[in-house]
Amino acid sequence: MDLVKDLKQGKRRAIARAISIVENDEKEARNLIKKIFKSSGKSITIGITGPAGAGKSTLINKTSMQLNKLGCKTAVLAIDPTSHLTGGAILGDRVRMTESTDSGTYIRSMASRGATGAVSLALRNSVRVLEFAGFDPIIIESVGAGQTEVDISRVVDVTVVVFNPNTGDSIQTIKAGLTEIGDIYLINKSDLPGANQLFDSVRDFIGMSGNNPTVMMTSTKSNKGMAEFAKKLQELMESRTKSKKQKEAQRLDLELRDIVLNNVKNKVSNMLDSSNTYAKYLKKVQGKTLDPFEAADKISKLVK
Ligand SMILES: Nc1nc2c(ncn2[C@@H]2O[C@H](COP(=O)(O)OP(=O)(O)O)[C@@H](O)[C@H]2O)c(=O)[nH]1
Ligand SMILES: [Mg+2]
Repeated sequence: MDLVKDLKQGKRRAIARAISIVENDEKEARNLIKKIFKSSGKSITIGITGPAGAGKSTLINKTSMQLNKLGCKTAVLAIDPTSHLTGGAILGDRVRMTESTDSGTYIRSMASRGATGAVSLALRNSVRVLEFAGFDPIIIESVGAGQTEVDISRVVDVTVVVFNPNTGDSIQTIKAGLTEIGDIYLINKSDLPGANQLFDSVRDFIGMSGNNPTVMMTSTKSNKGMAEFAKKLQELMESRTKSKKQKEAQRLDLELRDIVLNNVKNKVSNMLDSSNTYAKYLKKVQGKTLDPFEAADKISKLVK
């Protein structure tokens, strides 16, 4: 099977396999990325983030159908930190998203296991795979947007933050540092009580932040606000397309640095494993005859 050729034709089994490769097999991933890198970096990426249960998957399901009707070819990557524990969340997403799958949307869950760096590496390359297979936009669903989760807004072109009226801590969460990341703040489940109050307090609070985001209300249940949301998304996608080249250049700078630093770190780590000098100074530190700072200075001289 010629993976790259099948990918180019958008064959679903090839996409699934390629994403598994970039998630799990570094050596194969390098071979693959070498072949697909050249044309990458043009598809718009949309991050949809917020607490578990906020309605992100339902929202993406409906929105992607709308975008596809307008001629888009949407793919979804769902990053779920709980999926490796229960598997239940993945199944839930798959079940809820079958409708949009029928309309041509490709949906894939990614586990967020491992170091943050590994997740964003797999994510970046999964986006490349999906782009090569012809998808644009690529929507990334991520739980959280708190301090501990993968900071999705660094990876995507458009960030949507989803809240619900029935969770009393939402405005607290917003105050805790979310004002910087959203292009759109959605108060979803506006069919539930308290939506107007939350909308007002979010708008008041966000209004004070510099980057002029949009605050909207949606209900995926009653379809309220869904058309407006899709329209706003489209507007943002268009404007981001214009600045995409510059953004891609900045991201490649960060990516390259990340990889180089990681390579160097591994190299040095291996070197220390087999270094007599390191062993010697470690003994001194362990015997408390030398402090770690001074020992580290001496050991660092090993690296030219
Ligand atoms: N009342 C109401 N329930 C909703 C709405 N949107 C989603 N839900 C429900 O909220 C639950 C969680 O939805 P889901 O899309 O899985 O949330 P996610 O965890 O953020 O992806 C499901 O039972 C949905 O049916 C809405 O607008 N109104
Ligand atoms: Mg979900």
